[in-house]
Amino acid sequence: MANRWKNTLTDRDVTDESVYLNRRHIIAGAAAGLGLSGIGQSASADDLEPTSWDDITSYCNYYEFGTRKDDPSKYAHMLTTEPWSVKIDGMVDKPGDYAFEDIMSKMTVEERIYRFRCVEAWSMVVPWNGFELADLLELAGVQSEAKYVAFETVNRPEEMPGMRYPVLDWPYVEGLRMDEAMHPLTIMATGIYGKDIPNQNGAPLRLVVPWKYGFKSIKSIVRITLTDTQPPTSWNKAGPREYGFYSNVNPEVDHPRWSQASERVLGTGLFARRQDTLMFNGYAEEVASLYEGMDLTKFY
Ligand SMILES: Nc1nc2c(c(=O)[nH]1)N[C@H]1C(S)=C(S)[C@@H](COP(=O)(O)O)O[C@H]1N2
Ligand SMILES: [Mo]
Repeated sequence: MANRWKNTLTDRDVTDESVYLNRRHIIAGAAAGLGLSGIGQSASADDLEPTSWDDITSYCNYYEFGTRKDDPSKYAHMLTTEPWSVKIDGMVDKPGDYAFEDIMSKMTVEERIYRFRCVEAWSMVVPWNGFELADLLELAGVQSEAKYVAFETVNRPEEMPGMRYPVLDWPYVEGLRMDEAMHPLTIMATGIYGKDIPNQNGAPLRLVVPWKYGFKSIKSIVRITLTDTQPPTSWNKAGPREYGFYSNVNPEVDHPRWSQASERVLGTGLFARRQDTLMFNGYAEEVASLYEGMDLTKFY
């Protein structure tokens, strides 16, 4: 897919969901006719049916706007996302404030259709647009002592009505180990279905780590810090026994209060479909080696 300026569409790009879905079917059909298995996606991505735009953008977790699933879509329009910059600091060669436009002019935006699994045991499939986090970190020049990456969400109580409640210790913070951050599956998402990412989904840029529970995918990022110590993370601070630093999707390690063996598939109507949750959310082939030798019940 072509480089994009803030996901501005060209005629080669997807314009709306129906065209998008239709085109996918045509391509899938053509590929099948040719005996091909994929269209540049991994084989397993082929059978992923993207969740509708309406479900993705109206059933959200973004506690800075409230804890109900429809709060973010009601209130996130209050957030000013222009101008926007990301402070990149810590163990980097070129620390500083990076303007969103400058970042976008240097990054290659592509489409990634990923499974998305919330720790609350629901899931969807999102056609993200974004760039690899590794490319952004390389722009800032990662120093060899750096072992972790810390992320911070914008801290703007006047524009985020949910922040008046002490549900979490604001601002929302997250972190990854360096190899997780540099993994090619880890992206900064700036769009969905070829459109700019809506505020409720984390505009203008949010992390997406598809093999981890959704809360690791921190929204509306304003700061990225490279460090040599494991950074604190919001949900781990709120419930250390329930939410670990790693939080890899794992059907064999239950949440203390519910099973993680299966998930409710969003947007499948009244008789919502349930499916088995996959190890590393279906990305084991790509990421299992990152955790070789680690006890995943201890490092949950
Ligand atoms: N800043 C911030 N980021 C956040 C959250 C949040 O409340 N605040 N919720 C997390 C959770 S629990 C999930 S499941 C996903 C939801 O992303 P979505 O609303 O785009 O589906 O965002 C994650 N990132
Ligand atoms: Mo979540």
